[in-house]
Amino acid sequence: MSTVQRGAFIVIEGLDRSGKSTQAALLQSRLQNANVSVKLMKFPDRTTPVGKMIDAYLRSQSDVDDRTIHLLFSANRWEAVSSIESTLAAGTTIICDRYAFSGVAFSAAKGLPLAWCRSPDVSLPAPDLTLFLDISPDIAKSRGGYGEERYEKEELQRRVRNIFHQLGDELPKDGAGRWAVIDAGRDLNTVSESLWHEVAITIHDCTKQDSVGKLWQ
Ligand code: FDM
Ligand code: MG
Repeated sequence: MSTVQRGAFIVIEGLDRSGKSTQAALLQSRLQNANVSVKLMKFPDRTTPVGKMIDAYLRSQSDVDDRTIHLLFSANRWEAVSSIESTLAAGTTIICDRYAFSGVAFSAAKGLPLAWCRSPDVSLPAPDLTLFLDISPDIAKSRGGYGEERYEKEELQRRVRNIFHQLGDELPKDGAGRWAVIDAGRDLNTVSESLWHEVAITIHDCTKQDSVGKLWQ
């Protein structure tokens, strides 16, 4: 019988234009070069029927009630859970561009109660590591493309950043399920090195754990 070591569930969070997608792709190729089996995921996943509704909303092609869109973002994660679980169990590490922390931070920043925002995501697979790419909203704003989508407004991004920090402060700084703050205002290679350092620790630690935890419970 072969025993497969499970993959690590690694989430990258941050404001719009903090470099999440770029860094996720860099991390993927570094892991591949190190012969680690890796899969890139992203939320919202705009390809599913639910994701298409979210996409239309974000591009202001439809208006959706705040609570309803919040639940759709959460549903868009729940519909991926079986795939997340089977991927990890097969020994593949997941790098996930945004997750439930974005879900809570953006909706709470719009004024919905934080506890209400959190509840639909309770007991999703818990990340082994969340990398928070921290950037000031003024630097984010000065990067290309800002302002194209619904939430890309400086005042909202400031509130989102505060809530991200609040959610991160609840999580451990070391060990399973930890939250690591990365200064994403630095140059691309320096940020990439910091991420690599954190990821190496988690992949090493994960080999000691059988299954992924459950978020916020
Ligand atoms: N967003 C993302 C939410 O409001 N809730 C969520 O649950 C998630 C995953 O969607 F402004 C917001 C964050 C961002 C927008 O994200 C689209 P991308 O990463 O730019 O596609
Ligand atoms: Mg965006």
